[in-house]
Amino acid sequence: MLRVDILTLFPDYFRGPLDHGTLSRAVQGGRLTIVVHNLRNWAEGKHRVTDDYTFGGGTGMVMKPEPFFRAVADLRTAEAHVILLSPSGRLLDQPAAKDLAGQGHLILLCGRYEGVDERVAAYLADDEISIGSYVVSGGELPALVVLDATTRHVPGVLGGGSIAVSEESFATGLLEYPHYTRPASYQGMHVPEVLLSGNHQQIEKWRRQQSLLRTRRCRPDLLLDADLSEADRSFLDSEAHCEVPAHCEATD
Ligand code: 9WO
Repeated sequence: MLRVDILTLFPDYFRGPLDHGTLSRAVQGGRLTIVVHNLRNWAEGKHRVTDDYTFGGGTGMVMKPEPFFRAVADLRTAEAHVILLSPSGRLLDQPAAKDLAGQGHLILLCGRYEGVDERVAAYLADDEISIGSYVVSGGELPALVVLDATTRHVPGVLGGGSIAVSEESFATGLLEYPHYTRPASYQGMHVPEVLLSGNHQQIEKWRRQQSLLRTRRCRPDLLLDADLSEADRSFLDSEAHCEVPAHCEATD
């Protein structure tokens, strides 16, 4: 059971993603509770102001600390893990998502404007998470990415027809093998013969080898930590070249 509270100035941002697909199915299954809160509810005064000018000068507004502190004080439980979405955070990856799914209670803090008062990161958040080395307009989209990647690891969330998390790309530390469906031949582009053979042992071997070749070519960093057998290693040693999609070539 996982409870997630999201603090944002733009709760409507979450409507579409939470009403469709994986996230809503997880909620309906009763294994997950997601509550989106408008941070303005914890802002004070007639105008419920949540931002203010930046100390030290400079352009743009900074989010005030008090609404975040008051909201977290109201929502906190003993097991709460408070996360600020920020480009300075630790990078989200598959093990991190799995770890978050094992927590009982997550509180996600979404910033806006030019930034969030540093005391939120320093004294309120237990954790800062980044979804990648770029700036976006606010923490909402990153929060949705964290939520999606995390809830896939909550037991029972992957419904019928979905592949097991253990079979997915990254779970093995390797990139995924290529997938094909009908037609077997399309405008001169053919599905590899082995996949049409019906020989499941050969197919498994081919898929493993494709994963290994792709990972070496596109994400050699993953190969360093991957769990490789003797057979895997000797295959890679024997294989000097491999075909890869054009977008992978640049990383060589
Ligand atoms: C912006 C920023 C820029 C350089 C270095 C550190 C930084 N932190 C932030 C930040 O926390 N900004 C707030 C949230 C307010 C402005 C919009 N916000 C934001 C979060 N932009 N981008 C993210 C984000 C979060 C997680 N992963 C990637 C980007």
